[in-house]
Amino acid sequence: KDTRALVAVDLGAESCRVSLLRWVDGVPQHTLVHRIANGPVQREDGLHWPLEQIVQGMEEGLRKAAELVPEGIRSIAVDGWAVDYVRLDRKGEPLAEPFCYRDPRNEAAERALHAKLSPLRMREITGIQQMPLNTLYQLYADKLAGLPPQRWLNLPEYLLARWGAEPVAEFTNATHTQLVETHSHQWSREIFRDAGLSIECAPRIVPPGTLLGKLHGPLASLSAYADTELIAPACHDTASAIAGIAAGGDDWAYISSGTWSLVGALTLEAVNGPTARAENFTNLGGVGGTNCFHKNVNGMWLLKQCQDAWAQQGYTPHIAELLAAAEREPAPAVLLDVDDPDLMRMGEMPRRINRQLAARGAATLPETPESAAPLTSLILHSLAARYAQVLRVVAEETGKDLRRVFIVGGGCQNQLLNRLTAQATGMQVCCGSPESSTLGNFAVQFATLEGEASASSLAFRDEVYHWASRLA
Ligand code: LFR
Repeated sequence: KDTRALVAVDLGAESCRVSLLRWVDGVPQHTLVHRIANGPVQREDGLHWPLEQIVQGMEEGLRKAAELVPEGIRSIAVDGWAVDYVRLDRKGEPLAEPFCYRDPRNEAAERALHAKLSPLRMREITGIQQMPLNTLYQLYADKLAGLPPQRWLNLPEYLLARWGAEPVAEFTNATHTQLVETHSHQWSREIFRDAGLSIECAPRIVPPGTLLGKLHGPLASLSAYADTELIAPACHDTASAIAGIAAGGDDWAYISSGTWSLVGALTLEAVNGPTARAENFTNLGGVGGTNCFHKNVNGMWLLKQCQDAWAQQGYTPHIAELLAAAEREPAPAVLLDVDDPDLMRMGEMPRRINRQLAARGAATLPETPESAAPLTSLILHSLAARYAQVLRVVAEETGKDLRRVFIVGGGCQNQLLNRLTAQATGMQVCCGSPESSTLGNFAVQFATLEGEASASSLAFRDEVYHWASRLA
């Protein structure tokens, strides 16, 4: 059997990572090889991602990985946050840095598009949660800005293409564009047409678990990469993180906890009735044709943005210290609405939080590091309460008897939040892997390379589950 190593690249809004999976005495073991910090950067024309920095950083990771493995590298797969994309010229070169989904231009685009196209109709077609960050509104913002139609690729697929893969839109990632039909799993001609967007510029959709060709270019001259497959995993990091959960049975929900908290459950079909609509839940692609029924709840973003604000004032406590201090605080009297659109924006988070508190007639907190503990406590209590609300709807809408909630992703290391979540939900909290996206990425690679099942079948999901259990 082929015992060469696998590489998983995971792009996160806060950090981008390269991990390696090697066979050690017949057991698959994964390690982090390289990590770079990431974050949106404010340029003259808006909020962007530092594309070249990300590419260079990940290529450095690939070179490091090559040095570690005399056995060579069998395959590489890339997952990352969804919705953002690189616009390409005729030769496939990037025309500009991708915009970050938090750029305010999307809100104006959303209003303008809804004046032409009924949100209800779009919901019917796509089953997707209404959010201005969805690719559809970003493409529409490009159009409003007078940019000509150009081919585009979502970020993980762009990295794969840059290393030699066929340019594609991987299905789980494609669904988050709000341009894919729930029924056919294909681009919606109706939405493209009515929004005046070019369907020719959209790449071909492929399921997670598709071989996209061999690695080419400068990296291929390293002997480790002489014969390396490029694979589309679940390119959407959330779908990948869910694929990395090794849970059997049907009594569990998930919280994929990172910059965002994605709170929901895996189903076999889209759940798109009146309540799901009214509560603005989403139906996103999962591996093996499954459906991720969840809601975007704010997440570590709130705390990270506060930490950035405190750092500007010279206060940089260790997270463990901050959480210990927060835990000593009395429970807050008034909770935040964590999903207030203002709290999704970048910068001045303590001020934004105060604005909300003041608007609701609650006592505000000093906007200085002295309120770090009560503010952290307020954020975590508010997140946990929101998780509980959302999970109640998930149980009702899916008809599942939810007893356990698997928390995965970097945020699962926050034990205080885990405890508050257990209290608020009354469910058993099962702490999964902080690297669940990477585990799901590896599991899909194995199912693709070793499995028999066709990628869009439920049997494929079983194979992924088998590998995820081995890696857990
Ligand atoms: C999480 C995530 C969410 C998506 C948001 C924007 O990293 O991918 O699933 O809604 O980022 O892409």
